[in-house]
Amino acid sequence: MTEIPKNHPRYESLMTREQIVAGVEKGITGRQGLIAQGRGEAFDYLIGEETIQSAEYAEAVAVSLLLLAEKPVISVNGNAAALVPAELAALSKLTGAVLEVNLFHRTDERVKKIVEELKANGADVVLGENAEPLLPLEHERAKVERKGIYEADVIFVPLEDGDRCQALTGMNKLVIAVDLNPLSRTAQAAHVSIVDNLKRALPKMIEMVPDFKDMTKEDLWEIVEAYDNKAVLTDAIETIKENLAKKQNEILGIVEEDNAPAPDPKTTAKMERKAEIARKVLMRGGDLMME
Ligand code: PTJ
Repeated sequence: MTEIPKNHPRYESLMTREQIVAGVEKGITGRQGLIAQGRGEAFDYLIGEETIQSAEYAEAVAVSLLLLAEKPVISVNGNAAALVPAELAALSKLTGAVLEVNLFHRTDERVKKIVEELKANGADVVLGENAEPLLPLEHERAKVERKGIYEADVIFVPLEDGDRCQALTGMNKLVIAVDLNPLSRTAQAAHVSIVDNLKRALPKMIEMVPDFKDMTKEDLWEIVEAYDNKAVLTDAIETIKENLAKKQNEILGIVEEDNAPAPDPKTTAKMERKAEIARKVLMRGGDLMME
């Protein structure tokens, strides 16, 4: 492992690369996972390498859905297992969601290694080794366990390829995705798209669970029903546009004035939340989206 000094300006990002490389070396992460990480990094850069408010809001809705679900499942691939194994195990325990390994570049050996890695990080039961081709897909992601993803009502898919996300929504399952690219097919197809880095999203969701567990089912449903995924995706794209414009201004030496006219509401992403629901989310889920 390359020694990265803590004061390096890109410390976090470089350490994440090291985790993915270590995942490949351990046989957990596919080599293609290195490329996926690079794409994620590029979008994280554009988002500002922080959890934007709309992502935190989507995370709160995701937690609500996992707690409301009858058969929630967390799908794990090679990248997620390398980046957040302990957090996946913790989220599973806190919400009662079952962990299932599901791979695009599937080998039995890699499934086994990921199951072992999750168990070494605190998971009790991990499905995936007895998977059958039950999803309407021509590739290996079709292989799921009958008692897991196949029968699930809510599926949390950190880092996904668009195909399976579409197949799952086509089977009337509610899909929550984490994907830093708001333009990806996954982000567009999921019901709840968390445009955030997996390494920031999971700890935030774990932190939210106890507060949300205290809520009534009616309150949780109210939060879920008021959710608009299009507003969240638009907000992420708007953030990228704003960050690009800021950079462009910096290069051109244009000083942005504090008293600049407010952006046109017709062209600006707006999270239209009902005040009462926003208050409830805000009180219990921390500093979430409120407009
Ligand atoms: O382990 P396997 O065999 O199941 O394969 C896993 C990968 C990730 C290689 C496979 O699913 C794949 O090829 O995915 P894609 O199509 O490259 O999509 C990955 C998406 O995840 C991209 O849109 C990236 O922007 C996004 N991404 C990458 N790293 C992160 C991320 N999103 C959130 N957090 C990250 N750390």
